[in-house]
Amino acid sequence: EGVGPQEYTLIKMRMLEPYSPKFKVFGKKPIFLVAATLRPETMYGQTNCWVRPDMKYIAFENASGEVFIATERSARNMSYQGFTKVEGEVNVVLQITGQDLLGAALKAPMTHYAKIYALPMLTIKDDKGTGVVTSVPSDSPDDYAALVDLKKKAAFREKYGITDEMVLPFDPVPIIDVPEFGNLSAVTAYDKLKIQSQNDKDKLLEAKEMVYMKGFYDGVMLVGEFKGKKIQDVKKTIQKILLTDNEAVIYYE
Ligand code: A2H
Repeated sequence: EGVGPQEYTLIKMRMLEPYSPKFKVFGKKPIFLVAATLRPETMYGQTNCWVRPDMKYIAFENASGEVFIATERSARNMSYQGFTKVEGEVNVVLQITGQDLLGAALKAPMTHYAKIYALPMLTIKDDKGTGVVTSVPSDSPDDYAALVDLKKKAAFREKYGITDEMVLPFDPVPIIDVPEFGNLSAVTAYDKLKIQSQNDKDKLLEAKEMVYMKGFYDGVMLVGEFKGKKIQDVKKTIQKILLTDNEAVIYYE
């Protein structure tokens, strides 16, 4: 991409108790899957979290004694950005795979769904962000495609031990109006391009290009404190609210 570092907002998606056996070592400590996003203003529309089943993640302790789950690569970067007790040192407590996270119940900021789940996305890259992605199927074609794959294929859910109630009740939430694309812009683009699955790489790229610029410059919030306001005018403010409420942190790479 461009010159200089990319700024991501890391959304703290809190694991709900009871923790699965692997995570019992943490006792009552708060555990967060930290999801890297470029679109903090879309957090009202989160329906689930994505992890890649075959990818490696670590659980490490941050400087405030919270447990973060992310890729080791990103944790190393975080250790040079003041996230850990000692600069450059990552206190790894567990080595896990995405598989170990599937089906975990989570509490995420701003979304009206009280409890959402960690689900499989097979196209997550291991060299970008934290390897954890928050899902906003109303506004991200990748997220919508992966959610539809799970919804329409019972065998795909079964393969990863995902139950119906982790997927079927969750629908895209109208949160932003994008002129010409309506209030579920990712769904509109997906339908228009007849996208078949999360692996439809070229069409998904096209869908993203169709929607993004327009969403940023002409998109209008439909929900929350900034209802009626343009995205470009509220994006930073919404990010700041998440940071102030300790629901997010800034990360660069
Ligand atoms: B975005 P960029 Cl609503 N692998 O967040 C694949 N995708 C990843 C990733 C990884 N390791 N890490 C982050 N991402 C996703 C929200 C969103 C995002 C919306 C619309 C578009 C969008 C909700 N998902 O991204 O290559 C994350 O999804 C469009 C590209 O650095 C993150 O922001 O530009 C974005 O990709 C970062 O990708």
